[in-house]
Amino acid sequence: MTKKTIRVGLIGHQFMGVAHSNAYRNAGIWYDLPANIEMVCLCAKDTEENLRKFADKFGWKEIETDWRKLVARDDIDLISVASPGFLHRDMAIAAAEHGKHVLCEKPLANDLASAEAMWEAAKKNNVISACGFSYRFTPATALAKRLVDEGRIGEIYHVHARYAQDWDEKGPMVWRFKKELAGSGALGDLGSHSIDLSRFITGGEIVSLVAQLKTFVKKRPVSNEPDAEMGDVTVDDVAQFICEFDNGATGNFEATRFAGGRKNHNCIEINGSKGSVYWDFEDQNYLLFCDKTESKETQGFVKINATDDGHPYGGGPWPQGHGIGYADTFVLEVANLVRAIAEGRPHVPSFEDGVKVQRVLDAIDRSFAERKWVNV
Ligand code: SOE
Repeated sequence: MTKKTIRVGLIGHQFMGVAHSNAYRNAGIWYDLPANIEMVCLCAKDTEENLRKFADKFGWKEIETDWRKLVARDDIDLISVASPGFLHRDMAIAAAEHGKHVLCEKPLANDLASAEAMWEAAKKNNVISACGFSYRFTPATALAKRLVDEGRIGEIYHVHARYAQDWDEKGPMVWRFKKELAGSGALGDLGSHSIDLSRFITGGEIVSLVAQLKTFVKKRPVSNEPDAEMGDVTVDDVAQFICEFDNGATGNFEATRFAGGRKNHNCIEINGSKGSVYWDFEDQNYLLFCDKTESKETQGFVKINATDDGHPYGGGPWPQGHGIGYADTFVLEVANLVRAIAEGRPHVPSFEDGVKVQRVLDAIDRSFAERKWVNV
């Protein structure tokens, strides 16, 4: 039987545009997918020369600068939104209204109402939606989820997540420091990943919380010029909150851009009545697992290399122990999406997951504004 072909249009050619391009290029090479991937058109705001260079490098056939034209094309089935947050809403809704499946980067939107409108548009137009919570696609986080699902962790007591990066306090202004463009700072950029991972691994939803947001560096030079004017930073550098989950677990979350030495320290620990798991992206192929049902003398964390063929997302072209890296999580994400589209079933995480995370982000803002515990 001839395979269906999924024709893709990508919006964005910065960091996430690179991650998506690499994923579309490699997913069908690594995995025997039920559909082919055709990289039809790259769209971004740039000169024709720069766009052509990027497109040729990754294998996009055509280039476009107007995303409205891209999403209206009838030779495209899937739109990837890898643009700054303030554009997600209009792009994703327009794509869905033109009957395209949509993969949108996280956080899904800059505010809850936009995220909800995006999820409604996907449902109404019967398209498959995907929200880019890429850390779900590591073998070790998938194994953590499996251990929870199998009851090996027991009743969950604690979820402790820290996503810490090490940004330059003197660096120039970029869109990520502007609320109107990014929605929030460390909170949405990093915290959204941790919130989603906690939901993915434990299956629980955060129901109430109390939060703190803080901006340490309030002004940044608007460009790299030595005498550049200073502009206002209007987002948080750090966000932290404690919370309660619907299954009774307690949570403790921190997202920060100012943790010297922490390059991409996205970690999560879950402690339950029967065991604990700990994962850190900086050692991403491993999961620490403590089985509390073992004898006290030998009980402790075991470091599991989660790349064995039998583990979730094991297999593929790489033998056990050969590990995956940051870019590979996007390849796994795209492979999963292509399977979902080819088989006509929902992709997880969808826009609905994006909305559920956004509800927590919204509650964090409310909690800090009112300086009190709030319900999600
Ligand atoms: C920047 O902080 C960033 O690129 C995030 O936007 C990504 O989602 C995260 O995976 C890595 O860090």
